[in-house]
Amino acid sequence: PFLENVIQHTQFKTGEYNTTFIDRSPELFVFPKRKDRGTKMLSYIADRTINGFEGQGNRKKPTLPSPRVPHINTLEEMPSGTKQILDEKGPEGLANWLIDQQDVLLTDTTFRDAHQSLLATRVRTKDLHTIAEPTARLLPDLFSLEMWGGATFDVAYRFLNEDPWERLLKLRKDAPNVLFQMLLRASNAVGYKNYPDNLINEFVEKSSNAGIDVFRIFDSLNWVEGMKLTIDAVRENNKVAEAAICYTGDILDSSRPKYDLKYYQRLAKELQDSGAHILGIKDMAGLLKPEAAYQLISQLKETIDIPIHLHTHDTSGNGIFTYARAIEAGVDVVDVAAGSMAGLTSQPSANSLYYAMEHNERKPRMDISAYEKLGLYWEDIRKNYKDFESGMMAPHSEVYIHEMPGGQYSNLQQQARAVGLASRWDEVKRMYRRVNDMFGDIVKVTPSSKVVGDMALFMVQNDLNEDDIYERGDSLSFPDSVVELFQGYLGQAHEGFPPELQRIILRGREPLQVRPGELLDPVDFKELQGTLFHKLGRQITSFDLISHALYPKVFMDFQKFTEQYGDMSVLDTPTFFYGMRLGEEIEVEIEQGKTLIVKLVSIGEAQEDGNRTVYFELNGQPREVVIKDQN
Ligand code: 3PY
Ligand code: ZN
Repeated sequence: PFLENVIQHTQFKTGEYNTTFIDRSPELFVFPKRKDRGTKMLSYIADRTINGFEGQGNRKKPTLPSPRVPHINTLEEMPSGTKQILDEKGPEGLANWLIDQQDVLLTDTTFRDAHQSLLATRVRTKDLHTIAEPTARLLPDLFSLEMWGGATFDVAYRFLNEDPWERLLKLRKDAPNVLFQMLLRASNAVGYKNYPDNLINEFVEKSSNAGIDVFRIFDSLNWVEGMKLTIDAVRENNKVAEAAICYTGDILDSSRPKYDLKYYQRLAKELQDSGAHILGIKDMAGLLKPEAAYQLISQLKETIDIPIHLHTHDTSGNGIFTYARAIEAGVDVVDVAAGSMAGLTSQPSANSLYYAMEHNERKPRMDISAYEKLGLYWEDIRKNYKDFESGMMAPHSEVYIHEMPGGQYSNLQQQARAVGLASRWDEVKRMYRRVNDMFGDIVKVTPSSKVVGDMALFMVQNDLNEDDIYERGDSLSFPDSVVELFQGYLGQAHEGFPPELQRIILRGREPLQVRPGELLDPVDFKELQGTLFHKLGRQITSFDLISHALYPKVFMDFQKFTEQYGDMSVLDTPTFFYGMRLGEEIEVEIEQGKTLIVKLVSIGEAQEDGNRTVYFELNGQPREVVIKDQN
């Protein structure tokens, strides 16, 4: 029960008391015990030790050697890079510089898309921070490091219990020389739905201030109207607007004319006219085959004047071949990942591309031995995340059939597992394609890809086929995301949605005719600041405001977590996921210069109520915490 101590008691506050009141009210001197930082951390470790990591169950903590971090001399001056070119010449100047380069340039995605696509986005800031400065020193010739945005924003809060803004600020200090690039879903920001215009503007401004230089902006239906506001916002902040076309279908497949070469040429022109500094081609599923890449890039080079940046996924195993042909056709930048984090649903390997292009006149400028050193680190670190691997072992040409984005593959698989469909994964993949065709063959990329995934899971879970949807649609309760897509809340699909299905799904509701942002009320940041200050009782930053506006529940859950356990981003990754082994001793630097030594001594028997006492030593002193055994 809530006890009204001296500080809170209404009678005490109003001054209506005498000493007998004090004598009769012992609760006045009961103060809630504030747990100290050490005890909070021990509770977290004990909980992971007994109950495992959320969604993963209790698994044995692996014994791994320390990761191999390349040796660098941090006292040497940081080599300058593209960040300095942007600061000196501005975004147009940078784009002109790019056009003038003879070599193909590289964007390294290891810090974002590579782990989003291979490890369900689970790589923690601590592991990125360790390798960020070595990366900046060893690869100063990169065009950019893609290191933020996409799913990393909400996954950081939701699953890793850490603040994505802190990640950005920290890495920016580590790597001041190479452009920082993020993936921004236009009006969907880093979320799964359209947000009010003022929130998008605020997000772009604050992420620019925090360190993002290049914004790869895309719309999940390739709806240019939905991208213009974001392009303008990036330009206003004097940063680089890389407006991207999402590649789907196959330009060389004449049986599927919806997404032909002309479609892409028209989009490229529209994006250039809308103010893009760079055109991105975002082949999120890895559907761009080598010959199509050659034709697409050659034709786009004839259509527009701005540089072209190609992104693909190596799911089919054809990625290097696609890049080689695109480079021959004059592409300016391509996306790669460090060898041990490349291939399959991730980007093609930087190392492999280097050797593929070795005697070519456009070979990338890079030190291959640097990539090999960085690769050793990633090979070691990756083992800490083995529970999040998709299990895909070999090139997967099936992607040309299901067309699932690389960044979605392992995430949808986790989603399927969570609803008990792990053993029906093949069916889910087949259904994914069927849903695409039912929806009228749409662009599938976050969030439209998530809607297709939600519908596929819904149909498999309820044993529904296409006929059932048409025959019994009126009595089915479709996932909210499906209804919103057909209502136009993610924007307009190329050539519209199939009218019959739209009618069934909307049940009389009218689809939107305008940009969703025009209908959404602006976020009242002043009011939100007051509310959050009241709830959290601390200074509220503009980062907090944006995060709350994007993800109210996820943000508040993260605040609760921090209140309960403290900042757990300080733990090493195996301890964060698995807790500790009996007798194990670890060191945790909770802030610069302040280290705690933690030893797990023993775990008590479970009591009738399921509680166990866990015995530790903290800096040599015995400590115990009580944890509920959920097993
Ligand atoms: C994202 O939006 O997160 C993606 O990676 C889309 O490909
Ligand atoms: Zn991608």
